[in-house]
Amino acid sequence: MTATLTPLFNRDCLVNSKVVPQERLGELKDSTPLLADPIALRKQLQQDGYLYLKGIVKPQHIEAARQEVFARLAEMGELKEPAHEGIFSGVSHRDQRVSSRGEFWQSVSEGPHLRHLTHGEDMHRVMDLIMGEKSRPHDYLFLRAGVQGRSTGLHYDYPFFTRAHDQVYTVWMPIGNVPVEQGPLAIVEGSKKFKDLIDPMNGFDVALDKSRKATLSQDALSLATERNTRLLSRNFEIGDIVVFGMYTLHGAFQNHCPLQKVRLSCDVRWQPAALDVDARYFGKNPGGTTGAGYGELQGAKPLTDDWHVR
Ligand SMILES: O=C(O)CCC(=O)C(=O)O
Repeated sequence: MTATLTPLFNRDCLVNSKVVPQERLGELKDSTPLLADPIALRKQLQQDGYLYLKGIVKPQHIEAARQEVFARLAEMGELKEPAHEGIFSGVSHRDQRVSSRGEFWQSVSEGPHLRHLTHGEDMHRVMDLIMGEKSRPHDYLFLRAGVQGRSTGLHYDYPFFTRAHDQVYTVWMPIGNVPVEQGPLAIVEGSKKFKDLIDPMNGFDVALDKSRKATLSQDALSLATERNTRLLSRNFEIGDIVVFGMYTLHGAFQNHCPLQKVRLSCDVRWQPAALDVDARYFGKNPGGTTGAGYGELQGAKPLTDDWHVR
């Protein structure tokens, strides 16, 4: 008799419309108890390349940010009413209603409730603790609202954010509950040690070297199988964050929510305040990776657009 594994998650995780088998899945390790021991916390980040922490931001701040963003998408006809449920309508009037995709997305990304959530005291406190010194977030924020079918290909963040130095950390935050069927973040276990991928990346700046791509051509399932490793994720809940460094391979599962719920999350980069900054990501109108501002983000496209992002 063959033993059957108890499913780790209550729903399937999908990569390129293929179900990820149980033996290729794992749960992100919960490091919340280590908040009381910052040295152990930092050691954990160094060792695994990520920290998964619970209860970091306040539910009321998340709810306010979620409502703020979804109200803007609803104005574009992209959500069914009531908008706060985040159910995709199947259409978009964004291009008829806004004169500039980039300006629209910048205004959504700079909403006061969203900024209070992502750049407020709770986040400063935890990032100061993780870095062991005063920390500073990028002003430029990646807001991601993803409909069914959307996923993110595997990549390291190094080619995007290390122009000044590599002491940069990504904070990924679900804005609301994001169960695995909505296609949350997935981290490749042990990927900090993939020297064959990391060594050739040294010095690679995706905005300067157009001959290369930051996203791997191999999909997450095939890579995890080939390297006998696992894709780590969670049924993310309100208040969770994941912090990871520039040498941690990650992507996002495919959103296959049958209710057509839009997956809402954001990712923001943080660094020690004392270090140099990459001016592309700071200031009143940050240019972003390519200089095109918020217009370069997938989020700037109407929700009906084809979603398969870096
Ligand atoms: O949320 C996603 O789909 C991907 C996030 C990501 O790539 C990042 O935070 O660097």
